[in-house]
Amino acid sequence: MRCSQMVPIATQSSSTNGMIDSAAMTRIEIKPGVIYFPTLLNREEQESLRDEIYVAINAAHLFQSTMPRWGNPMSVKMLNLGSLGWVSDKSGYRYQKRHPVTGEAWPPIFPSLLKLWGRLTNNYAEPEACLINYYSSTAKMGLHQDRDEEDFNAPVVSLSLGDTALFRIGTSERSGPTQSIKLQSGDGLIFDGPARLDFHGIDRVYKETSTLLNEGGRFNLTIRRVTKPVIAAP
Ligand code: MD6
Ligand code: FE
Repeated sequence: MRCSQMVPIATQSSSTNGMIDSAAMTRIEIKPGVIYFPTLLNREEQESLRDEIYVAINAAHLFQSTMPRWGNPMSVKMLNLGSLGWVSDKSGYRYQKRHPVTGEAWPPIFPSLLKLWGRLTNNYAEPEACLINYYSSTAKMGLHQDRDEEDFNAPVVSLSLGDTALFRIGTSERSGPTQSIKLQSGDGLIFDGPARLDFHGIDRVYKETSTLLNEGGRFNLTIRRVTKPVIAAP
């Protein structure tokens, strides 16, 4: 497993304070438990988040995950933020406290993301992991369930930055019917409740559909609670 090359730090946008706080929030229920927020982040917020991601990547480096068993490389490159990070290699999928290549703890989840999580999840227990996936224009993500967490009561909050992607959502059965939506830069998506274990994936990325990332491609961030929150005694 090798670190991929560094991504250049983009020029800092002048007027941002790093806070994500879009005033208006359009909320579309695609199906029970799947909530779509078109342009959840405005351009300024996207630039600010992009710049925070570049700083994290320059410090901690994207890594190349491999599939369980056969060890073939995934087409996306990854980095995690938080006390736990999702990794995949020949021995399987799991959460771990350290970067698989450098052995360092993951960088912390950005305060702007913690704030957004609080707003979107009605202050559910703090997230422990934010998986950053980087897609080149040819990368894809096969249909999968997010099921390596202990706590399926917690929603998963997803943010897209950069080129538009075709996102497919199915049911909790791998062979169930699917529907597709295009996720654009700044869009948010939540998987919760009845949809928490639905299969989903990225069929394709549409090249050069966004000017946010100089190098093109797409970042997807998924913010997750991994462990069950400790419930205070009555
Ligand atoms: C992606 N998203 O958008 C992949 N998982 O690149 C996911 O795998 C995902 O969007 C759980 C919940 C929402 C998601
Ligand atoms: Fe997922």
